[in-house]
Amino acid sequence: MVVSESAPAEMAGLSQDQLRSMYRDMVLGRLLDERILVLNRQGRAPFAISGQGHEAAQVGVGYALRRGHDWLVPYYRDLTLVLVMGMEPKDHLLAALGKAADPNSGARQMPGHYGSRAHNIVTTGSPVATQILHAVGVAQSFRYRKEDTVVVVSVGEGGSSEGDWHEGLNWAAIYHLPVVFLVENNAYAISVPQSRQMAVAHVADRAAGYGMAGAVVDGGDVLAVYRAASEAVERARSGQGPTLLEALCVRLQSHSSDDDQRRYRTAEDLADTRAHDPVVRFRTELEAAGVLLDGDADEIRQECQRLIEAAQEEADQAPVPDAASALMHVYAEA
Ligand SMILES: Cc1ncc(C[n+]2csc(CCOP(=O)(O)OP(=O)(O)O)c2C)c(N)n1
Repeated sequence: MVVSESAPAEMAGLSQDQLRSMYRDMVLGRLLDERILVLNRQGRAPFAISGQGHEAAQVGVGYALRRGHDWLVPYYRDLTLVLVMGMEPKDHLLAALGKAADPNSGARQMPGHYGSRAHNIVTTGSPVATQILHAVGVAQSFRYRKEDTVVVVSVGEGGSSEGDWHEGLNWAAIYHLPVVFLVENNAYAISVPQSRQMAVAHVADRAAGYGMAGAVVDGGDVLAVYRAASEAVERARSGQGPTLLEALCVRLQSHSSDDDQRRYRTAEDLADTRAHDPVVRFRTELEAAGVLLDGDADEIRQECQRLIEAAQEEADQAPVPDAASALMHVYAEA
């Protein structure tokens, strides 16, 4: 198992444009996430679940994929990752507001259950870790068809306590399936800390038990994640089997809009978490490396903000589903 170290910009083999684009995608995810939380507090979005603190892990993984070709089976914190895969802010504002045109599910799923046929994103169930089995099945289908497509499936460290997790990893390892199991470990499963969830130091310690490659990476370091994910994706694509990739993240917000983390996390823990904001960190690194010049970060922020404003205007105007269509997409038609 490898614990990746911080990766200076010049070592990731990315162009300055790619680095700026990665930063821009992190900012877009963050601002959209903030907007959805505001809509919830205004009483307009019934439910919100935040991915703040996971942006570096998600952008690092997304950039390692062949977008439009590879597949993603995400979990509810993956707002930034599904944007990287090609979804638009409007798609998620439509979902948050329960509008008929929501491309995720036509407002049938709760917000945070991402899906897009156009971008190879499989919608998932709410019971945690059920998506693991779906992803392994998708990977198995690529094997039958002799396609070189890779599937990434993500889950929290708490989800890795589920039976579905074990079944999925075991099967994928036996058949060398092209899957990357991404664990976005933010140290909490709602209020349950990692120490009450497992007796090992890292989820990825278990990779050896399944007979697959495992790696732990600093999920606050987008370039380190990009490198580790690129290796895992290449391993999967070249037929060498799955990888358990664990990205150590921070959870900046409460579990969901129905939770208040100040009730079970100490003030010191929360302050330490805020000090590890990956968006601030990448901005600082890019400015120090001369990739972002004076005013660039502000310009990127304004561009993203304008995109979200325009998207919200459209989502506001969009109609809610017709009541007569309530069962559409919910039950198969006879
Ligand atoms: C099988 C199942 N048990 C419990 C829940 C309630 N639940 C929803 S999210 C969650 C926490 C999952 O934590 P983790 O996997 O660490 O991911 P995180 O939310 O921290 O990103 C729980 C217990 C559920 N959805 N499904």
